[in-house]
Amino acid sequence: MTDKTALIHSGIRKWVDEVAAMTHPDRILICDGSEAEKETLIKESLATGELIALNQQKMPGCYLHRSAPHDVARTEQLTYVCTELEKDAGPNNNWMDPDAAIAKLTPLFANAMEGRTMYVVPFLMGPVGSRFSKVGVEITDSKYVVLSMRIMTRMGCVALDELSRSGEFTRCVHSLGDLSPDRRFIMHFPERNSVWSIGSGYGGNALLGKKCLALRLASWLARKEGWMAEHMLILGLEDPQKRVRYICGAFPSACGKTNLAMLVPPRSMPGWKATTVGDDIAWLRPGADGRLWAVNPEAGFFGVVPGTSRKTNPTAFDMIQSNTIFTNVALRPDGTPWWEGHDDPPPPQALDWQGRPWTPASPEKAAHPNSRFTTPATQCASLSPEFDNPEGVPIHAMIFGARRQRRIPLVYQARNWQHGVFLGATLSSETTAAATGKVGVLRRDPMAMWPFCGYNMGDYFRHWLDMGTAVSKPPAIFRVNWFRTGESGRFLWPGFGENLRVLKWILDRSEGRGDAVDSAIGQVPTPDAIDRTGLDVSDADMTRLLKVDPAEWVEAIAGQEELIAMFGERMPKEIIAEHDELARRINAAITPPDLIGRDSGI
Ligand code: OXD
Ligand code: MN
Repeated sequence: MTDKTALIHSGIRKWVDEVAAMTHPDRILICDGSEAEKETLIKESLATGELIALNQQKMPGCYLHRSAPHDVARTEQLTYVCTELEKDAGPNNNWMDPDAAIAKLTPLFANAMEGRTMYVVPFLMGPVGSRFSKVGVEITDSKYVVLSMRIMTRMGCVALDELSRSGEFTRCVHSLGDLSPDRRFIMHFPERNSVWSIGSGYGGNALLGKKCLALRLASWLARKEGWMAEHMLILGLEDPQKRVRYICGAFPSACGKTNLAMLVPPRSMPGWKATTVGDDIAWLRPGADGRLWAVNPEAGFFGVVPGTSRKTNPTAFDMIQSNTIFTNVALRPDGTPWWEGHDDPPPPQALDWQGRPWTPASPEKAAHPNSRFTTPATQCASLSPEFDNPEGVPIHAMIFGARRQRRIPLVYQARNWQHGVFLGATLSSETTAAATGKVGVLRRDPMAMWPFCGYNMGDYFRHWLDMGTAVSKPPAIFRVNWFRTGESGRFLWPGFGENLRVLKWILDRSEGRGDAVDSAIGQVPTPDAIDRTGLDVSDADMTRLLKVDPAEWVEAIAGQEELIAMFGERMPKEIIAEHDELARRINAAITPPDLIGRDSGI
């Protein structure tokens, strides 16, 4: 061991020795998070080819990493929640008995670090000195993981200092193994506060602070301790009167969360300002004032690159011009990265994400559709001044959004918290490249947490319902859909900065203002309620955007019955009651009242 061992808490040391005895690394390095350590890791990564230096004049501190070609997205089918009882993991998770999981993984980890360095990475999720924050330690044999964890978390001595106060930490063990999908597993042990991951070097599978700790294990812990760990962005909105209010938004992966978190107000809405607290994960706790308060547990952004441009997300585009690790993007001859949706046209020649020669005539995309940037939050020009506030920010409204071409209006409001939990529980979205599998297929994704809830989702819905009564001023809840289409797949809503118009209505509604009509599915804005000053959306398109077509909802109700059946007795009766109420309202809207009377023999 190095002399930094002195830094190490005795609980960690014993565990590090145990993992070393299993994995047999050549060397153990305790990471302190210093600049010098970073420089050494980068130098070594450049020598081994784990990183490729991008053009340092144009993009200082930027590097490219190419993952193995079959290791490019989260692999949900290889991700397990290992609770003592299978029913505690629920039908939303793959389950394995914890001892059986350890027995399965131990031979895969045996000697896995031979010839490699074992890095011990202490990290803090959440602001320093916050009652929200949690310490984890990740053991890994990947320098790319260490460098990425350094960006995505508060890493090194700062975490050890925090640990010396609390003594508790999540044990995260990671090895690249042989990178074979046949020997790839991401195993969570909520009752043992640990994660074991082997066989992948890709983001959410390997940076264990993010999805594994901050969502799967944290959601379990949050239920136990009375708080919430959610797949949500946190956005501050300052109005022309300089009043700042905060919104949390849950969207499935790659549905525009990062763009919304870095929203740039349109010129036609002078005086508005948006600030970014987080783009992916929110930890929420009841505050003394009866509201829910949120922190972002992360310290960086791990965003989808394709589609990021000066037009779509200028803040993100500027933020990734320095000190950024790109994964699986294309490389231009001048050493700068390129991807589909970049402002620059396709380069006449480049290397694609796998390092193969590429031209615009090549049949495949230059950048992988799930290629990513990893960037420190401090580089984000719209970063909220409250980002490091240990108390977090108070939440006025919550939104659930998804990618839906049909049926779902641009926005509508839940009648109350219970109805809002139902709207979240019945969220579905068209799949994207963030996870392996087919793209564009409709899948159920309650609260955008289906891949990330570390326990039975029936119990999770119960916890959501209980949290609404644990606070006296719960946020108002809304459903949004920026992706509704008209003829030939044309998007009816411009999206991006213009979404602020919808958020303004949401803020108004959360304070009892703004116009809405009660519909079968919830409270929908009247056609003029959303400010369209300076916006080219016709009355006809606005009507289509807000339309609730009862006939289209019949199919949705049938799908909800499947969800309810899936969770059996663990599905809260309140959710079933909301479903029954929706079915009753839709039936009434489809069947004229005189027919209801005749059919029911009244
Ligand atoms: C992510 C995801 O990487 O949700 O944030 O997949
Ligand atoms: Mn995410």
